[in-house]
Amino acid sequence: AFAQQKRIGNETDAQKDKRMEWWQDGRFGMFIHFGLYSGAARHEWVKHNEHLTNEEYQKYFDQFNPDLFDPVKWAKEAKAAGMKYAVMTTKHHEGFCLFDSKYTDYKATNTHAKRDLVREYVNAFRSQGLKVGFYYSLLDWHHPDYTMDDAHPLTQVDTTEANYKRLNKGRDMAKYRQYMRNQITELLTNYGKIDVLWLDWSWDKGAKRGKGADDWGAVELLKLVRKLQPGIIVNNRLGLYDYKDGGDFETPEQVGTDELAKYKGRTWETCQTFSGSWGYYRDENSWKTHRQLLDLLITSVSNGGNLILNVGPTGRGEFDYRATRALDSLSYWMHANNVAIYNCTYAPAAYKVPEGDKLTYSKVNGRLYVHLFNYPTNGKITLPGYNGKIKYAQFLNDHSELILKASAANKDDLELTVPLKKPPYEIPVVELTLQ
Ligand code: H79
Repeated sequence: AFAQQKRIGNETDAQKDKRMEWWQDGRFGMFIHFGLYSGAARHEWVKHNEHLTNEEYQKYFDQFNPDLFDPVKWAKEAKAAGMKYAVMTTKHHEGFCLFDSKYTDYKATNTHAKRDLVREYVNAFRSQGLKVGFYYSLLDWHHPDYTMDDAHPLTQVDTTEANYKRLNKGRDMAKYRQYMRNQITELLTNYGKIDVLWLDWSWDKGAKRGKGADDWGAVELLKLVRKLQPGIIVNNRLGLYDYKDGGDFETPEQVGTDELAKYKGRTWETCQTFSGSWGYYRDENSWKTHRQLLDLLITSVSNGGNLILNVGPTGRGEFDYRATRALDSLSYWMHANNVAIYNCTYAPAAYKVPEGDKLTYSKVNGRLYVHLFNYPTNGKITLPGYNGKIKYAQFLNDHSELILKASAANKDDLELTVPLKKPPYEIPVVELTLQ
């Protein structure tokens, strides 16, 4: 269906694999959504959802005062949770820039923060040994030349053609495209090596009044990015579907774990939230459980993908207690079980696990990892067709041996004995060494 003959650059598949190696092996990253919406504390789309004008939104700029902003603390929490990279919003759809851009006054340096928050983020995460990424929104609900589409805060009040015409009078997307190129140049020039660029749009050309590759000047923009940072990894949201190299990875957003199997064999990262929104949302009560978060991570890796899990810091610039608690739980699990995540991917097709359990496979040591989502109440696990293939079995968390023997019911199967008392991990992992 996708010919994808067209190309922007001339990188070989082997070169791309090499460029993306750290990212594929790391598997787990932190997304950070921080902006003026963090103070509104009711969704990063609040300006759209409540149809706010620039004037009505101005109070969030005036109030912006992240007095507890401490990205070293963030980086330490990310690292402890086992994350290998981070991607922070340098500008979200609202148009506010966390960096000191020459091309706008709508930036953190002109708020009570009085400084370039992107620079501090970069230095902090680098200092903790994490890779650093920038999120940059193609949509811009503040720039005077950005032509209004369906996603724009003011268009949904009156969706007539006449209103669109009126709202877009005097706006010039060509000028906005230049603004983006200028800012991307700043971001990819003034902060040293940047490892990931995460460009984000909302509705694309297929949608009514959506924008596509031409609106973003996508080909030119991507060429610019590659020129400024040859090693960078870029997501696929520029709308360049016709190109083989129109982006490095796919970005299934907030999809359920049961949808991830279809991405097997592709290059992808699912982006997920703790509670539904990306920006800090004080009253949102839909926080995922520890088990749901682990499920997202394990299911991603067991289908050959990455997970980037989002934190929305509060308006004061710190992770709230729910986020910190969730990260702490992940760090506890990862400390004991990260060997089943890093450098791992889906297992060879011959290996199956009991219904509900999941399998990962390490490219580094060639071992299989059985993630016990359903811990057996009788202490027995049947591994179908494994007889003769496994040399040794142990729990990953403490390297304690697990006794294996041929199944009495079927000699092709192995029966694994685990203790009746489940180890203190939400999802314990069995490591199988192959013959
Ligand atoms: O930055 C995060 C989101 O804000 C952004 N991408 C992630 C990484 C994003 N852009 N577009 N979308 C997500 C899809 C938009 C869905 C919407 Fe809605 C449905 C917009 C309006 C209705 C979600 C629900 C946002 C507001 C209400």
